[in-house]
Amino acid sequence: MEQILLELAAIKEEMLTLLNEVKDENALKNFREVYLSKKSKLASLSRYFKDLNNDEKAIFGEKINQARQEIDRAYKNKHDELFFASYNKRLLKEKIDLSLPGVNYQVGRINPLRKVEDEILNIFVNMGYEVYEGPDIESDYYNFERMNIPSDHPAREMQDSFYFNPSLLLKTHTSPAQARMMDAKKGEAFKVVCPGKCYRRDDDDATHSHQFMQIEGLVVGHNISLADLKGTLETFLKAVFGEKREIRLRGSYFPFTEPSVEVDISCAHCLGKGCSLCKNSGYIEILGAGMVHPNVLMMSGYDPKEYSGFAFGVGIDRVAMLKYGISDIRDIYQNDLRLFSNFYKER
Ligand code: FA5
Repeated sequence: MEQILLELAAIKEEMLTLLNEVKDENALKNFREVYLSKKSKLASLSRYFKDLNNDEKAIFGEKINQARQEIDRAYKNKHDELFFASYNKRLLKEKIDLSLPGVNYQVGRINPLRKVEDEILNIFVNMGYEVYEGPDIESDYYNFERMNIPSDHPAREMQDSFYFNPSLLLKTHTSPAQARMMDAKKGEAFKVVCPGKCYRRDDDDATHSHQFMQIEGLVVGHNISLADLKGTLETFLKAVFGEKREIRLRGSYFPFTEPSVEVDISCAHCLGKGCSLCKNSGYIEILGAGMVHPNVLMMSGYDPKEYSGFAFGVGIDRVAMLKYGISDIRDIYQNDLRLFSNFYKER
């Protein structure tokens, strides 16, 4: 037994001396692999247990445990000492220069089109309108037939619209949402605004895009008149553009309204004097409107003798252009942050 305890003490001393001599993390790793493994000299001492009586086993076990704890402590101290030495060395090397300029990250901005859409929808929601968004892929039936657009109307030509097949197309205006809403309301009075993307085979230029956005407005009820339409449009346009901008109504034609008007607003670029943006007219057309055609009411189950309604469709790309002084509609779809952060400001 005495011999065994002497061997244990010798192994412990050898390990503590070696640990003391360790100078770097690699040497510490080697030490752990050789001296703290299951096959180490210390672990191999357990072979003596089988030759000891119970009292000797208890003493020998306790001595081994004490030796292990002492070595573990020394190992941990050495590990911490080496770790902090290399950590401090790294910190000294990696000095931070607080006088260096910071990194400038470009923050995204809300596209003017989205801002205008939210603003317009808010105006109408505050006037008690519901919001409904129709599908992008629309049937020929809702897009044209239900809007009283006859089969020989030029808008139904394949070269004006993006057709998938003879009965499905990308919607060319937000007006089909009118028919969908009237179907859903089944003869009740209601007020709704319907935002949506529209697609036409228009040639892209400063004021036309093959994809653009409209917001449709529709009010159906008893005794709704052209004066209600005019008052609503004036309230809406003054809220968006302010009192200073001039608005003018021109008689027009849409198959789904009778009478029909087109509404122009003075050009933000030249303020009515005439420039290339407004094609020297001083005004830019932003919306079409009118009283809902009796045929459209009838097709949706509303009796035109009892019900009347007004509708309008405003191109909100044009509204965004006028409000932010954007001279080319294509800029809206390019997402160039420089334009939106520095150049275009609300007017
Ligand atoms: C229509 O689309 C009708 N559905 C509007 C309407 C609704 C009339 C309800 C009566 C009652 P129009 O094709 O004129 O009408 O388009 C309406 C607005 O959409 C235009 O005034 C314009 O602001 C915008 N718009 C039309 N085509 C384009 C285009 N290619 N690019 C950008 N905006 C456009």
